[in-house]
Amino acid sequence: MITLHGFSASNYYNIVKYVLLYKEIPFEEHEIYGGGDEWLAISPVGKVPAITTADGQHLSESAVICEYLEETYPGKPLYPSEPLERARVRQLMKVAELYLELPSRALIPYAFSGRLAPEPAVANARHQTARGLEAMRRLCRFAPHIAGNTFTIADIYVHYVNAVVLAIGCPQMDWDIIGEVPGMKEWGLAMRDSDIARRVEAGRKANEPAFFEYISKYMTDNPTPGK
Ligand SMILES: N[C@@H](CCC(=O)N[C@@H](CS)C(=O)NCC(=O)O)C(=O)O
Repeated sequence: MITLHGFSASNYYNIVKYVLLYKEIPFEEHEIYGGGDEWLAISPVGKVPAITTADGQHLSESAVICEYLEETYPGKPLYPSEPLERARVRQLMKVAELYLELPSRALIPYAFSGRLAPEPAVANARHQTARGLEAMRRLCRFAPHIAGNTFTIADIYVHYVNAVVLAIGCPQMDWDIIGEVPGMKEWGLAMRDSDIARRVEAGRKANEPAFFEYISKYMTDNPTPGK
């Protein structure tokens, strides 16, 4: 059976968890926040999520894991079979991660220390996010799914990318970022309204106390930049 390593407060962890649930692949969860050599042997950058495959091999990086799961468990496909459509799905995922999620993610240390980021950090995040939004307005279809009429991995990926944008980016940049892409709010509400999304969300909520305990220790050991 596959083991999913990480913690449910992680949006990247939840992407992989969603795919496992969607494809009905048996898996067990191993809650871990980091560690030494043993953890780096599983996840070489030390980030969450990682999986151990059914035959004991380790893999990290959420998008890589999703592709591995698609190729190994092709039932209930999440990637289009036609190469250009498949590339467009990957393009959506990449743009959303690089230009929406990562600028918001850069502000996490400020959010977790309970203060607003300094203006240069906010200005940089705003600049990157504006580029991402311009691209998303051109790429998203919402017809009714993000890449067109078929539910794909891009729906799952961007939905959980947006979790960080909503929780961190919007309040830190004082900006209704999701509202800048016509149709994205409605699509996000529809994405939340499924049994799998509710199960993933229940896991995230249940993980909150342990996650915040971990974060408060982490913030003590790694003070916010610029403090
Ligand atoms: N590119 C990675 C990003 C994963 C990531 O940033 N995970 C966060 C949790 S949401 C993490 O492990 N952070 C801990 C750290 O940076 O040490 C992926 O797609 O899996």
